[in-house]
Amino acid sequence: MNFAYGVIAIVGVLAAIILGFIAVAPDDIIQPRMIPVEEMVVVSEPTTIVEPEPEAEPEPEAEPEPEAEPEPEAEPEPEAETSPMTLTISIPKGVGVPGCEETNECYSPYEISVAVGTTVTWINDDIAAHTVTSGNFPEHDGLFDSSIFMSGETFEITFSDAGTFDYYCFVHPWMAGTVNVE
Ligand SMILES: [Cu+2]
Repeated sequence: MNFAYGVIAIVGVLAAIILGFIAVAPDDIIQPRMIPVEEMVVVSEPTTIVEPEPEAEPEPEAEPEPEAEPEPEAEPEPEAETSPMTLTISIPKGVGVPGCEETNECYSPYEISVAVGTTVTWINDDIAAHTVTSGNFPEHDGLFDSSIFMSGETFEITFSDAGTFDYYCFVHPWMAGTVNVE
């Protein structure tokens, strides 16, 4: 019988201790039980992954209308050229001896047409000296005369009046040419 009393006594002591704890700090005992429950509730809730609604695709920005290509600026029309304002005539090699007149090659070109205001330059490409003398041999009309100019030298005239200007070389009378100014 002592054993039974002993057990009862122990149980009673334990019960008293437990009741004492509860009395002293009931929350310490109650809360630990409630927290797991809440946690379980939380855990057991199916996790619904809220899929973010697909963002409405942004409307493609209206492509900027290609800017109208600027019309290429009209290139300035080249001023009407009736003829180059400068022109060179060569006195070819070998014209110091007769023969070039047969093919009109004593001045090259031997005849030209230019606009008023054109500057004509003769260059002596021969080894001999020559002239550009206005008129028709042997009549020098006095309009212009280069006088003798040497190999490699030049002589130029700006024709400011219209007309037909014949010229020759007074050293070599067979040499003749014409400038038509229009
Ligand atoms: Cu000559």
